[in-house]
Amino acid sequence: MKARKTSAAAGKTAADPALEPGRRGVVVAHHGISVEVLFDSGEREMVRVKRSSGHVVGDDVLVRGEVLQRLPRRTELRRRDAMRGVHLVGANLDVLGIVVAASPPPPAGFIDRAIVAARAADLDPFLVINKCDLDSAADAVTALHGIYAGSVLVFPLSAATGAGLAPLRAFLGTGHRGAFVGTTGVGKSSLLNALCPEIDLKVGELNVLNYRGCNTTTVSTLHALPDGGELVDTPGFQDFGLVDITMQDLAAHYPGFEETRQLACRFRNCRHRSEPGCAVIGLVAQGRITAERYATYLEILDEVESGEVEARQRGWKN
Ligand SMILES: Nc1nc2c(ncn2[C@@H]2O[C@H](COP(=O)(O)OP(=O)(O)O)[C@@H](O)[C@H]2O)c(=O)[nH]1
Ligand SMILES: [Mg+2]
Repeated sequence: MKARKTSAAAGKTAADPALEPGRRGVVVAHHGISVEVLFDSGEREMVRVKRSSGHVVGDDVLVRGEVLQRLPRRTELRRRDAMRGVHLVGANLDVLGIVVAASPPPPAGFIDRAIVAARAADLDPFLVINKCDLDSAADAVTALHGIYAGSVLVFPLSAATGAGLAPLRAFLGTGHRGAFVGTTGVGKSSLLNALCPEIDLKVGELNVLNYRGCNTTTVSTLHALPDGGELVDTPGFQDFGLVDITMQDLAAHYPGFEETRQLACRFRNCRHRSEPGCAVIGLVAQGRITAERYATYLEILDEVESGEVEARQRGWKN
């Protein structure tokens, strides 16, 4: 792959790049100071960008000369890392695979947060239960199916044996562009390797660290799958914190609350905490929403509310 030189080094051509019609493409890899663009013509080229250019994998771009112009995004997926920094992880994704292992069980609320984040960003979430080859898997699958099958597609599988991969391949093959999120060790790298043999990701690596013990430049790549569909792989998908999710987003997208959309609470801005005439509390009382599901909602609500306070304080400072 040849790297494009800067315009100074390449020598100025007679034509003004701004007047060129431009070539359309999509950013398929990001290396910090350069991005790889796959053009509609099928050609690939490295194009230099500023480190802070804000381009991400999945961006549709128009390249004129040395200039990369980003076209409007259909979706943007953001995450907050453990240090509270906000990162844009992918553009124009339409599905998000939430990967958990059949054993050990996922941390409380992890699946719910990811479902809410995906839906709020206009992505369709789906659940992947990996490591179904383990002895204890059947109970975990039954439990997770019971909670989530009414809300999202569920794919029980084993990246190790390949069992159950076909339905996921077929789903992605219907033209979806997605990414996987999940805590370390659930098998995201193994799954990407199984779905897309050309990827060859290291399995069992916790993180990419450089000699100072810091994360090296994040390289994320958009891979075309052999049976159709595309997947973004990015090293930063372990700590997937919610970004700018409002209480309305949470209530509207929380898995298991779908039924309440047809019902109306007495107060339009009901937080479903302890308000009189709350439809959600009604369903909890009837046992149609379990106490456990409701408790997790309340925990995430606390988080969202502190996020709202923080956002207001940021607003005051600016
Ligand atoms: N039993 C079993 N182990 C798996 C499976 N998929 C991955 N693993 C193991 O789980 C560990 C973590 O896998 P990895 O793909 O690195 O997880 P990641 O941190 O989510 O990328 C490795 O030891 C894998 O060999 C599976 O389907 N079944
Ligand atoms: Mg990994």
